[in-house]
Amino acid sequence: MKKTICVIGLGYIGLPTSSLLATKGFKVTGVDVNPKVVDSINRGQVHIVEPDLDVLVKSAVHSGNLSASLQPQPSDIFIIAVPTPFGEHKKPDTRYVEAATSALVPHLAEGNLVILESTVPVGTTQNVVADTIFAQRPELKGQIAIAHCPERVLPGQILRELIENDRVVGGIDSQSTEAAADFYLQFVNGEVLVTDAATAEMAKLTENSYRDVNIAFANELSMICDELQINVWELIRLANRHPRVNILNPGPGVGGHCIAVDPWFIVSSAPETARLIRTAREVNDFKPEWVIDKVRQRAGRFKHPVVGCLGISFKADIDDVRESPALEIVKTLLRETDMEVLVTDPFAAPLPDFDLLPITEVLKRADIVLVLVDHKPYRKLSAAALKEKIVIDTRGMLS
Ligand code: SAJ
Repeated sequence: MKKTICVIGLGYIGLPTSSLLATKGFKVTGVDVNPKVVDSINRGQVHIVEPDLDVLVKSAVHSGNLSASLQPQPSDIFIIAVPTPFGEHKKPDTRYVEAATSALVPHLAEGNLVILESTVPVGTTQNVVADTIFAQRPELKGQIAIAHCPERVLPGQILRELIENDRVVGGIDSQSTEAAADFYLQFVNGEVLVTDAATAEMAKLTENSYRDVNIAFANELSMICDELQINVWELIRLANRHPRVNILNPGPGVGGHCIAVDPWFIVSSAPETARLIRTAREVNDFKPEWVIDKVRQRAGRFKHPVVGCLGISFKADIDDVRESPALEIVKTLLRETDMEVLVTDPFAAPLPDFDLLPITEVLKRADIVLVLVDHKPYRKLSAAALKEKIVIDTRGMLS
């Protein structure tokens, strides 16, 4: 008999995971609190932009192996893939994990496997998921498996990375670890690496903090180089020719729902000790302000400056604007300056605060061209299109 899986949360991780599992022969129920999301998936449509996801969802739904619902239902395996934002004072907010766990508790039965894929502060798999389940269903102690297996996929390459990436799996006990590892081995081509739940939680936070600290180094360099009148892009190219140096790219700041958020989970668990991790977050969070200041300086010479902003998503070639530094810069320029701000983005959906214009119009009218995202179509911009413009290129796209 086909194994049944219930995936709670049909966002950037839950939806690709559900559809992939459905095409691998599992019978999957995807659960989301948003009725519009549930309806559109049941029609075989997607509500997020990710290469090839539309085709995968369509075929998963048409095969009869994937359906969406507002409520969980009894299954062999439950996967929680809900967001974990931060709340006030950058403290992790695990309410969605708590709600998802409570929703599945009545449907659990002996022999089930519960997997938490959401990125969470250390201790959550035990203290939130396991404790909630066993408080309400003490008879299931020792009878079900509970494990953390953090998602590690890169937006823009989710479908490939879901299969190819190595996975870290950590259970609340060794039977749980083993059961979860057996499950991932059925569809992952990468290695499945086993540990305990707390180490798996910390591994995920560490990966994103590693990247944040390294981007902060690049961003700090870009500000130092500006002061010293050195081209940071040339500098990085040269330094990276050293066999043991690999500096990342400076940008307008760090966005997305992961790297700009997860390091705070470590800071909140070890506030006195996580000094470098906190500082990196502060350096990256300061970068949009620094860019805005650059625009103000360059705009000083115009009576009615027109700034053309290229891109609002948090990185190239996606539509996602969550925690986007580009969007933050655009909104601040609109709110706090008298400049005329023209905005363009080939992928992002329209927002209430401003219009998205065609790039040709933005380039024609702007005095200052502010490159915020290095979307593919922009990389072909000709020198002629930027002639006589002041260009502030936060991505080094034109260097
Ligand atoms: N960025 C730079 N310079 C760089 C690289 C990135 O400024 O050299 C910026 C991007 O423009 C963007 C932000 O950092 O604003 C994050 O982009 P990203 O491509 O580094 O990462 P995400 O947020 O799309 O995905 C990350 C990935 N984590 C790592 O690479 C360690 C992904 O594997 C995780 O699954 C994902 O977070 C997640 O869900 O946690």
